[in-house]
Amino acid sequence: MIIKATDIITRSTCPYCGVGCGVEAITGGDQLRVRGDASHPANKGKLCVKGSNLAPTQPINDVTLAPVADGTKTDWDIALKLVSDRLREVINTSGPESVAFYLSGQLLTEDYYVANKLMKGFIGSPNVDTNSRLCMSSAVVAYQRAFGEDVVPVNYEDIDVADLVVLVGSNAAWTHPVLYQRMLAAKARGTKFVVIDPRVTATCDLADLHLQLKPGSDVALFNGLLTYLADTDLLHDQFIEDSTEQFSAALDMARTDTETTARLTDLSTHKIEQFYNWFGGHKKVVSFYSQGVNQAINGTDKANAIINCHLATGSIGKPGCGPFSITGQPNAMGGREVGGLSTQLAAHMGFTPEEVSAVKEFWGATNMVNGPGLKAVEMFDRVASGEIKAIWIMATNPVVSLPNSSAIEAALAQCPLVIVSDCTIETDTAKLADVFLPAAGWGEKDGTVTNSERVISRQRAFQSLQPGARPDWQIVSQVAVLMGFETAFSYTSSHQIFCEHAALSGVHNEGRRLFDISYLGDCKQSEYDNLPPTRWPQAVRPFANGKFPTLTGRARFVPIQSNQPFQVPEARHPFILNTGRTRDQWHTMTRTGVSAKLMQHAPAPTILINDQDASELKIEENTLLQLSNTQGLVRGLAKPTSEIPSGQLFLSIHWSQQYAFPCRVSQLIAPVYDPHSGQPESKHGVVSVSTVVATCWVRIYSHDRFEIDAMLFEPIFWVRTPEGAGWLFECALAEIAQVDELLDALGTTEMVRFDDQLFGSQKVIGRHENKIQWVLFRELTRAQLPSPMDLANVEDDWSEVVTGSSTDAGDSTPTICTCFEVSEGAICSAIESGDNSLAALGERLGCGSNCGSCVPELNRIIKTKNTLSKKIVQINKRLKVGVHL
Ligand SMILES: Nc1nc2c(c(=O)[nH]1)N[C@H]1C(S)=C(S)[C@@H](COP(=O)(O)OP(=O)(O)OC[C@H]3O[C@@H](n4cnc5c(=O)[nH]c(N)nc54)[C@H](O)[C@@H]3O)O[C@H]1N2
Ligand SMILES: Nc1nc2c(c(=O)[nH]1)N[C@H]1C(S)=C(S)[C@@H](COP(=O)(O)OP(=O)(O)OC[C@H]3O[C@@H](n4cnc5c(=O)[nH]c(N)nc54)[C@H](O)[C@@H]3O)O[C@H]1N2
Ligand code: SF4
Ligand SMILES: [Mo]
Repeated sequence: MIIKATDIITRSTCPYCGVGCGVEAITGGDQLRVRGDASHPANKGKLCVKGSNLAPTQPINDVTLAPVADGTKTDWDIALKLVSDRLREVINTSGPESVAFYLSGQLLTEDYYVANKLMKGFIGSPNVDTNSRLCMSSAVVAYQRAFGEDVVPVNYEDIDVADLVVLVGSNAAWTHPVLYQRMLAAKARGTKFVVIDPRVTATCDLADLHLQLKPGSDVALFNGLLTYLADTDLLHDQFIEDSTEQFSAALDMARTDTETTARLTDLSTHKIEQFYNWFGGHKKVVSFYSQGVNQAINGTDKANAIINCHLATGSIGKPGCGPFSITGQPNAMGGREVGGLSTQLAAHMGFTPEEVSAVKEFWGATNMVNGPGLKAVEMFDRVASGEIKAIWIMATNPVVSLPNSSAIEAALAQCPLVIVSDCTIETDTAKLADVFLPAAGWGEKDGTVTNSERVISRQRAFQSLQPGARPDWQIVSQVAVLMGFETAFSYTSSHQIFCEHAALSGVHNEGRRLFDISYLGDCKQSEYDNLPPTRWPQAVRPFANGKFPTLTGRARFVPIQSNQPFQVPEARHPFILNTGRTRDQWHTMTRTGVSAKLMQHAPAPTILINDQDASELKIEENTLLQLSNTQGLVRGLAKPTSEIPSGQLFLSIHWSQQYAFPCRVSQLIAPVYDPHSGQPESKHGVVSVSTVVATCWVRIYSHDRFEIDAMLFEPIFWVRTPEGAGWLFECALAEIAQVDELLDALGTTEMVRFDDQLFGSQKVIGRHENKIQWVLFRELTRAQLPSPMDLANVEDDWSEVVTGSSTDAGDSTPTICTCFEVSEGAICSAIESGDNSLAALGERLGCGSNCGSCVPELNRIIKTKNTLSKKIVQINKRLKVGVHL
């Protein structure tokens, strides 16, 4: 990247995952550029595909922004007054607990701090919860149960020096890609890797052992490991004796034998023993776990079963080892520090009378809470029942991400006051807001975030605030002031808030809590501005001295019983529905979805189904499938694959009604949750599968986005995505006559129509002043529709479109390398012509040579192709045919 003297480089942090990579935003020229910050310890200059493609997604709110109240644009003074008056009114008539805040790990620490303080100290309602409830809460409670405090005892460097890394329920290759690259480097140095996941994922590319366990059976596997460690004399007796308690109770409850474990996990005894042998046989073991652990009815128990094994071998508090719950969101950890979960008060303090009184005094609180509040699922239940009458949702999209989406939608639709702060109004949740407050986005915001390894980094603004948008901390503070709390909320900068937050971490602490950054409480503005990535606790490794922040100073083994998921398949709903992430999208796509480039890797909702199940059910690639259960249905295109076991399905969480319909996968997840953490069982829904037949399929390529609201009917299925410089809208229709209704919705001045009665196909071109605005194709089947096209490259001479010459050339295989836009088809051709290694492909096509996010998929394609070639060679040899590769 060429940097000119006039360029301005701002160091900041990537706004996506919890790896927390440092970035440099380069402004000053025509276009924003973003590259990795070589000086940041989390990534040392590397970025994954999402980080590398940040620039084209900035800023996302390209409309003229203004608050919207009761459907009408208004100005900030009016909107803020309205919010504070209405909140006051609800509090006066129904009490503080009828008000709730639902926050997010995508807020900055300063935003989070102010919202938590307003609610818990001044409004006087404990009902502040966050989307971290759906993400990290099982991990939090497990750490609290074991260590007495929510402390992640591992740093990224530990991965560099571990002998064995066990990834449990993590698809890090796609979800924590820069850390995954660090794992690859460790592998090259000899570290062994075990992946524990019911699916074959991209992460399996580095696995020396893949345990494709029965979904939900992790406790059985780790209880078996504890038993094995005890039976084979691999315990660290001294550590257990000096630093822990309840070992015998935990072992008694875990006791099992390998045959039982094999039965419960669907794994072979051979594989189980190999894993146990490796775990027991290596000194430095990191267990790296994520949503396959947390999002379960027994998520907390799963995490404690893992932690128990680390306590048993003393592999904690030392370099190269420990139970490592990786955080998902960029500031999930900051939210935990602030106390954003309803089950915490603030700064890692809970609700003992001493803690409540210390925080009350520090805040000068006028209406202090004294106990925990509602957890996310319960909170929305109370919205539905009418007990909660006002909810303020910030930086999260619960209509898509909470279980049973339509119930959440219905609850919000009838809630008297729904306030939504988001940097785009184009979300399923914002559509239900009584008051929408446009929040400043990534490039405009200034504050701090904490990553998975407890490193606090600065996020620095590099774009000026768009007219109309305001940072979240400011919005909340301004409402607080209008509500009468001016003394406590007269903040004029994020720096002031950070100092207060830092100071609070030292209150009532005296060594009780490891989270103590009070030494930063009086940092100057310039020190804050220049704050380098800073880890807590300072200069010490958590638990290195064998002391834990419990009352006894000892870590606790937690006795864990193995149990079943709540949602179990039965005759009516025989399939397990697994849900999670794809490589290039972020959650509900409000930011990554605006990039046509990032869309290419997974351009439509795809349901992974086991290939044998598919052939039994006569399901082919791209057959339109319907998944349903008593809560509702979703539809998507089938992808038969051996990567998912029989009886299981996988659909990503990303599709909202802004991009596809009906595809909100959480619609099918029951609102059941872990009793300790309140985290929903989002990885284990149960559904039935059927195929859906459409009368015809339509694809519209257009310069402008197709407006869904303009449609007066509901197609069987639709997808709307950015394509090239324009948009694609695709739908499956029940009746051919609906095409005319679509044309009405397109509403263009001049239309040129071509119907082919014989083949049932149709092309319509919409023009305005001799310029093509859109092109519509209708066919009887989806397979007949033309390949993707970029309308920007289509000449306004429509004959090309009609003859098909502008559409034939397209390659319909998915994009594997997003950076260089290389498709699977192109990669396969290159391999066939002899470039059958990563290096050769990189040399020829560029793929894999920039961010590296596609490397696992490239390896898979190379391996599959090479295996195929070998088979052909063998067959040819048998047939005595000449060999050509
Ligand atoms: N590309 C991308 N990256 C992201 C995000 C994103 O949206 N997109 N989101 C970020 C966030 S907030 C989070 S929380 C993380 C999540 O990161 P991950 O947890 O790595 O991602 P998921 O795809 O949700 O789930 C991980 C795996 O759990 C497996 N699994 C399902 N059930 C079980 C089970 O019972 N046991 C075990 N052992 N495994 C199981 C699934 O098959 C899946 O492969 O990703 C972060 N990074
Ligand atoms: N079935 C199923 N459900 C799941 C999961 C799963 O694996 N399966 N995963 C769960 C997990 S781990 C998570 S983390 C959640 C994520 O789910 P959500 O939090 O609902 O998803 P996001 O799309 O990240 O929503 C963030 C919103 O905040 C907005 N935003 C971004 N930055 C800012 C900002 O600075 N200020 C404001 N005010 N708004 C901002 C974005 O535009 C977006 O609308 O989903 C959970 N739900
Ligand atoms: S790994 Fe990728 S998404 Fe995560 S912080 Fe780094 S660049 Fe951002
Ligand atoms: Mo998450």
